Amino acid sequence: MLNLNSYEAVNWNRPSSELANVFWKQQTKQYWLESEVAVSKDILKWKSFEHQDTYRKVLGGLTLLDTIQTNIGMNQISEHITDLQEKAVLTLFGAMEAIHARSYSYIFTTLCSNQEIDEVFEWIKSNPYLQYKASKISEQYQGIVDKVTLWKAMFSSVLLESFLFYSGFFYPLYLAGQGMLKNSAEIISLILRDEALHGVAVGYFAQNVFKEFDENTQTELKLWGYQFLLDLYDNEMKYTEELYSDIGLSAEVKKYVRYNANKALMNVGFDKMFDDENIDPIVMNGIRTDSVTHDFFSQKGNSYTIAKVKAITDETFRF
Ligand code: MN3
Ligand code: MN3
Repeated sequence: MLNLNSYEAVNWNRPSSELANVFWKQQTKQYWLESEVAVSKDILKWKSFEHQDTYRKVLGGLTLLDTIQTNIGMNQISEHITDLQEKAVLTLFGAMEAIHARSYSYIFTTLCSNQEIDEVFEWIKSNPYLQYKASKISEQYQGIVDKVTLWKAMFSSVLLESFLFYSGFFYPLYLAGQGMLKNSAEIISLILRDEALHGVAVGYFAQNVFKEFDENTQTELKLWGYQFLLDLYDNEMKYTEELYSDIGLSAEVKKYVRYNANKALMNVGFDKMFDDENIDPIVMNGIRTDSVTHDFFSQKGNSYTIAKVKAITDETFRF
């Protein structure tokens, strides 16, 4: 029998990737399902809510990103990674992405009419800024042929997880801070907690790939990375303007987007590029204030602090 052709089984008893086990355990510990959250408690407030259209579009945009992350992102990166434990971790993350994408539909089903839902899914297909970010990220996912393009795909994944979701996350969190649509925001908090983990994990895997490159390649990739981020940042500013200017929130959302762009850069081991700004503390914590289906108080803020920790250990995820 040729050893070359034999299939290898994943062996979790012999660590092959330093933190794969830590990321796996953390993801399983924070596992959740959309049906555990009582979104129907939001129906009464939704009926008198005046910015339903903005809210639907926000959720629509998030649905598209999580759909891509389920079907292309985690699959493609996992396909091209060789470590079997890291592959398993990314597959587990991919399953969560499918739960995220489904959760937005759960909110739609609970709050909106079929016609309204159909309209927002049509809007997703026709919005140029949303389509732009989807295509830029997907291009990288689908272009993996070697280590350099694998790193670029991982970098793109971290941008999606740690940066591009946040123009959308802002609104439900902001509203919940004022007592509006708090149960829907709880779903967003749960998603955000997962994305924070994914950004740290894929960022960490990406840093390990990056270390193997020579100095020239590293310099080139760094330049490419900042340019890629800036291109998406410009697009994100326009998207934010379109979504939020009517309700007077675009300046606040843009600050939050910049904050998260810095976070994405830190996750891949790069220096941040935007100045520090003050963010609405409720949005910053990514947390609702009360109501009970999930206990967030024991974990408050941790989804954010994990991204700031330099050395990741088991301690990082001990809430
Ligand atoms: Mn997701
Ligand atoms: Mn994710």
